[in-house]
Amino acid sequence: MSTLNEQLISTEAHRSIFENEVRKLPLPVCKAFGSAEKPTLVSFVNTDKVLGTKDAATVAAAFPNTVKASANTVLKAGAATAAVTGKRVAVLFSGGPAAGGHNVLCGIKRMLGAGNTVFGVRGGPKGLLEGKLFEVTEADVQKILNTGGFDFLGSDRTKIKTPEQFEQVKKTCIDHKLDAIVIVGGDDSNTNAAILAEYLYTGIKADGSGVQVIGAPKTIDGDLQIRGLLPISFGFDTATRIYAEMVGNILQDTASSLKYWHFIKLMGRSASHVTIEVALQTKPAFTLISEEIAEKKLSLAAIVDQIAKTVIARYRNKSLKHGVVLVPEGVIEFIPEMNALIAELNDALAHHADAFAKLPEADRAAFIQSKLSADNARLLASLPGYVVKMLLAERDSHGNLQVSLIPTELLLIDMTRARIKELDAEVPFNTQNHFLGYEGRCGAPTLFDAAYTFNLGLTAGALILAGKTGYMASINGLTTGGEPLAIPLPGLLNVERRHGKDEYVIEKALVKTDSPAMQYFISRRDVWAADDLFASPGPRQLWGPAARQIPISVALNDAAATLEFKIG
Ligand code: FBP
Repeated sequence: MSTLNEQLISTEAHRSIFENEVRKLPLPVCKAFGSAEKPTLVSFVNTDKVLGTKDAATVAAAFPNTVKASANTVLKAGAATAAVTGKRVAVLFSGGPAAGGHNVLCGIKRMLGAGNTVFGVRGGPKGLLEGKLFEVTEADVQKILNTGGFDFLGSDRTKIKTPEQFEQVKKTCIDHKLDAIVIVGGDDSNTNAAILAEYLYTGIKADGSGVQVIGAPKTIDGDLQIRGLLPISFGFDTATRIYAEMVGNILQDTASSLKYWHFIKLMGRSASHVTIEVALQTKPAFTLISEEIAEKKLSLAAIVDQIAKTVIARYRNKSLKHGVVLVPEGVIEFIPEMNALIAELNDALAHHADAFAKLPEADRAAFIQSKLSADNARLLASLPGYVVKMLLAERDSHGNLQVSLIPTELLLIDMTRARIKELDAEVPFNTQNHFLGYEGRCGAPTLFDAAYTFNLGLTAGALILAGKTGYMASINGLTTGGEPLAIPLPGLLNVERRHGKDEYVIEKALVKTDSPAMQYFISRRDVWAADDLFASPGPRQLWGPAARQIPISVALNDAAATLEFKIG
């Protein structure tokens, strides 16, 4: 019998009791793949779905090889085929981490089997440029299966766009004799995958052939989804369940301590998918949805007025002095007057960068105000100093405002307090504020994310062995058995004018206000506002009755008959 000290030391390096158990979790696989241990290699056949955006003709001219090869047709898994050996495949993670990335890698490794070689790329796209590759073994798979995060490989946000960078990728392919690259990422990274697939289509290897590129849909934001083809990006389920647990706990606390309004900002960059999902799981008193605000052209004052009136009504009608307000991370950019201000600020800061930089911090707001139109100057002057400071802070590498740095939840609290004072000064309004973001990205994947990602990996692996390039792996039909699909990436590309140049982009999928999830939310929110009807979903479960749930918004939008996922 070991001592307690020895037992504790044995839990270091990802060996907690939980992590040890989670590695043994059996993963269901789509019927086409047979088993998780020895998956069947499948072929791919055309479906009748052909993709294309309004820019299809421009895209076809710019991506002649991949568009000609795929005819932008979605593929589905077909019959089993004979083994393929000798392929060398590199896998990289790109962008923010999301739970389940390790299982994508494990699924690829399982599908490729002992007859092929899988390399991990250290540190994302930058690692690919620098040729930081190492071989992934079956022992690695045993170690990382069902664990959260991207820490086995690491990630970064390098955009591969210059001719020098393309040459560097080519060099890495040649140096490591690669046959294929899998890019696990969001909308930008899959755009990169489409561009690389075209660039590497021919002329890389000695025999003149190319290197295949396959994408896998990742992001906790949920803004990479295509109705009927790609239900959701992986990592969304785990992140929203973690946030929903925390929001549920706070809701339970508000109703216990009976004194605070909690304003909780939730990660998700632009889209409000995370926020609506957490609202559907927890039923708080008030939830902002950025896309609805933009559509209804609600001003900041109108939004604050709605929150203040909810606070007052709960107090006057039910004596409730508490509640929870959910705030999407990117809401500020969806409020029309703030959006106009930010756009003019971006221009003004870019034009007067040198003069602005030379000024002492205390003089900067007044200086930039003098460069704005009258309306925007007035709006900037009306905002609290802590918001102005962040609005004037350094832009990111794309020249954009870093919205997550703006304490929108604090701004809303201050403005709501002032509005309540105007409307009904007797109403108590004690507040707390939170930002839930990084806590949700790297938790151990839910059973759904674990199974979904493993199957995405099997699909990506099978696509490589089938010789395909320029596709994103997908699993559709998540409550009806699961169907592996291959989505032609050029079919998703739009042309956008950015920094004076045409760029190819996969558009972010924002929340649609007429979607079934949004319509259901709208049908219930007034009831949730009037009284405490919250639910506390609790910690995510990997065993037992609550383990097999898919995100509520995904089930509603997919018109699923059940919340229970069924793969296999
Ligand atoms: P991805 O789109 O790359 O998956 O990133 C998602 C995200 O977590 C956003 O929700 C958030 O705004 C952003 O990353 C934060 O980025 P960083 O990790 O660079 O701070």
